[in-house]
Amino acid sequence: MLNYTNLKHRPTDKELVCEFYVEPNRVTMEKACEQVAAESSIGTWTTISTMNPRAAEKLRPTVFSIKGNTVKIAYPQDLFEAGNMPEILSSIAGNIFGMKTVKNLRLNDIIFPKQIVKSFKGPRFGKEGVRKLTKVKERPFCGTIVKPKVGLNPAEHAKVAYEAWAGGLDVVKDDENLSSMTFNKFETRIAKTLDARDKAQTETGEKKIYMPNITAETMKMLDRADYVKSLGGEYIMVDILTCGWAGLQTVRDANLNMFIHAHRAGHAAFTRNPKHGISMKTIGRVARVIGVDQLHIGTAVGKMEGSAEDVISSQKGLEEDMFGIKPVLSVASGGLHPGHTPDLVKILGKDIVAQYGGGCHGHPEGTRAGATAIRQSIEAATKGISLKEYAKSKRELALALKKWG
Ligand code: CAP
Ligand code: MG
Repeated sequence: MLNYTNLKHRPTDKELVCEFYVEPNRVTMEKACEQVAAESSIGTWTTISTMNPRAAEKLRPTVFSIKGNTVKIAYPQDLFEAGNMPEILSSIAGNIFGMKTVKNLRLNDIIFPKQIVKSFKGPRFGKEGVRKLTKVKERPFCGTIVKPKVGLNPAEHAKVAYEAWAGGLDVVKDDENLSSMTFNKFETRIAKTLDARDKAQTETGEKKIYMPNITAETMKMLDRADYVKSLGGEYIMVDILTCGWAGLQTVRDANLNMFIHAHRAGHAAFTRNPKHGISMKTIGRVARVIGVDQLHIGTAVGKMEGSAEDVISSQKGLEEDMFGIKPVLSVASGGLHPGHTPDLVKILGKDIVAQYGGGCHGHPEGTRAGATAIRQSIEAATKGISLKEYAKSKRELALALKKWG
């Protein structure tokens, strides 16, 4: 049986390093780690007569750290096809989650070697590119999601978007499950909503962003992106997990010169269980290497689970140096209302997009007032003034605080 463990090994710059949470199932930790290393690379459950010594030497990963349930494994980069994210994840995030020798297994982080990082396009614009496009300097971006998620016709959708932009928001996006419905065709919605964007831009003198959801079969996504671009749209939104990594790679590799907003619908099937699955930080690293410009990472204060520690860790993975590829902008969304803004900014800082769906359209005086209340809460948080104090002279904010606290 091949031996995959060497606790004296130090990863080289030609190895991909995975950090796992490993909980053995009626075997020793060492045995479980050997099995994880084997099954995620060149081995299987038993010795095989066909194992080739050359393959073993060149491609065998090394379990080099076991501290409690935290295990680190270094994989030779030649085990992977550069530029092929599905293959890389089929290896290190594939069969292993189902092995009987582990009761729980979670991939908590991946550190890609330079050769692999550079084999992907990475973010086209990234955090700084978004600031350059929008000319928003010293504050978080604020946005909304048109609600109801699905159900409006294109004219109604565009009207809600116009009210939100006119009320002071920078960004309006489609919801994750809005694509092209019988009652809201993609082409008509985009045309009307971009007209509404232009009207709001002219009236406010501020740059306004629309993020249409192009989520669909991959070739249709490319067609929809081209259509958005032909009408002067700068952004596209992709539900990266339901589209899959190959779909995201195709959209990024098409060099559309458009900002990619990555929605993570479905992530909690992998990320929610702290002992089993894949961390959001890992998903963020993968999305960044492929090349999204902004990514939902949670709010810590809103309706979705995810602790401040998790969200901060995901943000770190999006921003820390990875061989010079651009940092990705964090998106905080999910159950937010203006009352959350100060805590959100305290946790995640100002380099975020804060998105309020119900927290905008649920305002007692409607979308435009909700948008104004959100912008007021961002101003207060950026100036370090308490919302209570700021609301004394801001009617829309006062009403939002009265409704939601
Ligand atoms: C938020 C939202 C977002 C989720 C995504 C929704 O609406 O549009 O898709 O927040 O969650 O559909 O719930 P609300 P996450 O502001 O009305 O909650 O960013 O955690 O992936
Ligand atoms: Mg949504």
